[in-house]
Amino acid sequence: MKQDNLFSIASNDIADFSFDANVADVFPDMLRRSIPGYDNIISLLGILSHDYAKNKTRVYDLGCSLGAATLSIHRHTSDLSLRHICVDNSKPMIKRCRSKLQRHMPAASVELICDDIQNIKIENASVVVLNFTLQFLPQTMRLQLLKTIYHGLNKGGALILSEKLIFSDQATHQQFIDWHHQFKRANGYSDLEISQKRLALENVMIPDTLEQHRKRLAKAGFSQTWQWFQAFNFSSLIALK
Ligand code: GEK
Repeated sequence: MKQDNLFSIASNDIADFSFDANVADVFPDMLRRSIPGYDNIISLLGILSHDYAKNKTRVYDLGCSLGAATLSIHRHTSDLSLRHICVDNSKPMIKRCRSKLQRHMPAASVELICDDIQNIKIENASVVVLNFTLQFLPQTMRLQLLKTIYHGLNKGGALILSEKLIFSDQATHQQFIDWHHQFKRANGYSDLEISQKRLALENVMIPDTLEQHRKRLAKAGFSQTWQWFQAFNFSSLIALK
């Protein structure tokens, strides 16, 4: 696994974060060292999906990056005939995702689409995954996407939504940020890398509170939402139709 040191050199001009080839190259290492619980979420969402994935339906992985969530779901549902639709608007991610999935899944069961997730028609879906993707959409567009997902899910289907969280109480918010930064330091990131990455993400990734997510999911039509995972300020929800 190639090590992420993209933010290790001091710069006076930090550009907005983008999912380019340099990021795609080091992505597995970046996610593991930056998102507490990432590997757990990936393996556990496969287990969760097993209960909702239904034969002859579709599973959508929106903002799939290298396809980790799709692979995990496939591992737990390979007895079913499913069509996996993996979507990402980063060409380097889709390119690497294709070669990775080809090695582990039957080609006919996967469709890779390089496009904005907002342009994707969702239909006959039993599971939809937004694993740390919704936070990259403008906040004003998030409800519409959730409504599209809700309408495309079959009854009894599930949306798995993982996100970085913020907290409305300032002291709580700061405590969770401190824990997250300690996690990154413990994983070998320097203070410079942490602060430069934070700057790069500032205008690109806008997290919501748990309450905002719950309200938005209810507004989109989901009848029940469970928070099934949290590690520091990173959480995953499952919302049911
Ligand atoms: C995983 N789910 O490993 N349309 C399509 N793709 C998008 C959009 C958009 N509007 N916005 C962002 N992306 C993955 C991890 S990473 C999370 C997801 C992170 C894509 C973007 O190109 C990137 O690949 C992914 O969403 C977010 O389970 O880097 O923190």
